[in-house]
Amino acid sequence: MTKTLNGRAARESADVVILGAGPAGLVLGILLQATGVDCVILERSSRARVESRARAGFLVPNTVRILERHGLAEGLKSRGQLHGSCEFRTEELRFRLDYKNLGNGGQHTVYPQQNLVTDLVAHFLGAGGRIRWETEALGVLDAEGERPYVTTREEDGRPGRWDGRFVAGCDGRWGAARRSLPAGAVRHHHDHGVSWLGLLAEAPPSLDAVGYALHGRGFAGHMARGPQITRYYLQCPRGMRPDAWSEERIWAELALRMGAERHGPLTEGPILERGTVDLECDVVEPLRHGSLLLAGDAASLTAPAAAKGANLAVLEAELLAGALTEVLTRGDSGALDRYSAQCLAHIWRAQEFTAWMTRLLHATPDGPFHGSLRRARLESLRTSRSHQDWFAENYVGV
Ligand code: RFL
Repeated sequence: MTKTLNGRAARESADVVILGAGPAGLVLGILLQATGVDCVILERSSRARVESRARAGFLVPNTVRILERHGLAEGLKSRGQLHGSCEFRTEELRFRLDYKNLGNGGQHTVYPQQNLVTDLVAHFLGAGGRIRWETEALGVLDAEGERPYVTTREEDGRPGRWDGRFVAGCDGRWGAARRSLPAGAVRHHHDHGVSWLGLLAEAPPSLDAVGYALHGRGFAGHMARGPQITRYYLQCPRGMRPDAWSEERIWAELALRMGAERHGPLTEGPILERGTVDLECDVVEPLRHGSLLLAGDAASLTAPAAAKGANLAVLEAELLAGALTEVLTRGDSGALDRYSAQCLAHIWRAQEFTAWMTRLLHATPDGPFHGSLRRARLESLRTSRSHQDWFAENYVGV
């Protein structure tokens, strides 16, 4: 419903006001829309920006199952690539883990996040969904009561207001939902103390596996994004500017750390995008504050070392959609009451594995003791079948 003030829309409403059109907000919107729940997505950026932001790529089997269940997997099924193998390299050795044959036997589907987001936007709008582009949520108010509302800066720069029965904070780590949490909310934060230079190269993958290189100069990672595009990561000094290293320096660092001389050359190409990321993580507890619910990165940030963030976002969006549908269509609040605890169990497992991966992959200034622990951990992974099964189960699970 829209109430007008001096001829312009000043105050609008929806049963569920969703903040953010990332994977979490879009999946939530689509599932609510499908069950007839009135909702709107408020998104700070333009549609073009949201559909071109390169981030995640590795989707675990559970994410694919969720998307399939709701008819959202057509794009990733036809254009995604299956990956079931990863390769660890050190200065002395290399070995592969065919994780598709280990643990519970799962593979990743590699499908760039911007493609997934583009598919989800098309699906939501095609089904009559409402997205307000370039509308920034400023704050969530009265969340402890039954009539929360969101204050906004509208596309034309004027202030606006959205009333709802629930507000879903899917607006990431720096969004309005987190800024609006009551004093009782706890944010557990941990800084892993390492940073990456993330690169997107217009170059075919150099190996048919995810590559993790543990080198004295720091970690290097190789992840296919498609037949012509590869993501590379280089551990870099904290605070380094993304353009500090020339393309030549980047390819030289990658070749050195990945042992290209011994294991085969890297296929080079122009660097399309680059950015630095500090490997930090956090968890907000609980995920429900009255009528305000958190999902995706707004609920918990995971360092990208184990590729869990987008997968958690989709899982939480499905759980939240089910819970909100039950309360809004049948008046049953049981699932909503369980939402936070249910998600936090998944989140902490993902955090635990991510922390394990992060410690394994990175050279830190902690001294030789830490270095020897890393070598022992890697040796156990190389030789112990039960350790490999544990790794595979966590690597493709959420
Ligand atoms: P998103 O995708 O950040 O979307 C949030 C949306 O909210 C909007 N927004 C606002 N809108 C209105 N008002 C405000 N005040 C707003 N503030 C923000 C933003 O414009 C945006 O559109 O959050 P969501 O939906 O929770 O999804 C989370 C994932 O995007 C994230 O966890 C992953 O990208 C993490 N991640 C990976 N996850 C995986 O599962 N697999 C991977 O392979 C993987 N690789 C990665 C990654 C993250 C990376 N970065 C960026 C650190 C690789 C990298 C380099």
